[in-house]
Amino acid sequence: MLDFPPSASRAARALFAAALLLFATSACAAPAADTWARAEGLRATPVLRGLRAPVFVTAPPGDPRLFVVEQPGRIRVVRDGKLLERPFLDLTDRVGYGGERGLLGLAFHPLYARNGFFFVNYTDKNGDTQIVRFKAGAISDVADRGSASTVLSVEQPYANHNGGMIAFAPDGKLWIGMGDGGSGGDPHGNGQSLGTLLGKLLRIDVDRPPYAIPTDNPFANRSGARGEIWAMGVRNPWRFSFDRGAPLVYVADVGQNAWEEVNVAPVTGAGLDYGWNRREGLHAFRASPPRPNTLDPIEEYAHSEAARSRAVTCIAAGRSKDCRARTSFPTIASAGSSPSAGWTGAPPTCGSGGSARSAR
Ligand SMILES: [Ca+2]
Ligand SMILES: [Ca+2]
Repeated sequence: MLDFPPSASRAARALFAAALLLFATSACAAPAADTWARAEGLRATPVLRGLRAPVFVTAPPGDPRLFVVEQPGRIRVVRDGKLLERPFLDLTDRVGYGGERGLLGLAFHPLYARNGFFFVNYTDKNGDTQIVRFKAGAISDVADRGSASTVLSVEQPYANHNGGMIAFAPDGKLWIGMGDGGSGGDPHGNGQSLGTLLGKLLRIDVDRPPYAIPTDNPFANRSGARGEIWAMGVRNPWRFSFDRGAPLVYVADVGQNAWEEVNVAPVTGAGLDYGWNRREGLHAFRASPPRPNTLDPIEEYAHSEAARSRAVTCIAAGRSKDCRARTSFPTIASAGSSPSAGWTGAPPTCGSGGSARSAR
């Protein structure tokens, strides 16, 4: 997934690649990642200092700057390789930070250069998930804090498993990764319940504020189900990425106590069940046999393995033959949301299997 907007400068590409590697090695268990990186002939080089708990790097389409999400609640700008002192946006007064809580996600609208809209995903002072739209400010490196407009709020029953990823799909719809709410083992069965947004991948249309449910969402017209749901059965989808060259989405889901997993699904795969909490990775958890629309991960690894970096490897090489050869999809009904031609979506994102420190 090391894809860049065509206009990105060489320096920005190099910086991002280095930052991504750094991010990967810090988000994963560092010793394992270091071992893997050395085996692959890679070396981590610090490219920025002065960041506090960075958890994500992205940029608007065609924009040479980089935007770094700091978990305590700030978005920082990197321009020409230098970290700007003044934050792009400071939400520390409304973000509840600590453990798995904080400012967790950022997505620029595909038409950001025209409309200035971007979206953040954070947990507030009560620990609840907030998806909020902001607008660019009069100064290009500083956003308009006063433009805040809530898109979606989701009550969180426990401190952990808040998901955090938001990204625009190739068709311009916003996807949101929602964890199962927290505790351990999904005690309320949220992952398998269509009546809650917890434990799901959501898909909404933010071009009709605050948002609209796309008519081709799989449960848009089902009684008792939340229409925002695109896929179910995830535990804590800390990061996911859309492939810019193929109609695929890569979803890293954090395991319970035994198995971490990486999933690859058709971007048109409406209504897929990623298995949790019936299954953890390729193994039975609360129940055994996978149901017909269950998507098993393409890659899993045990907590006992010193191999957290495999998740990063798989995502980085997502279009390689090796990764594809092991991809098999269940037979599903497509909702027909085919990716648009001329992809202009968000550029690079990094998904790791989740850090043992930051996403359990
Ligand atoms: Ca939670
Ligand atoms: Ca799964």
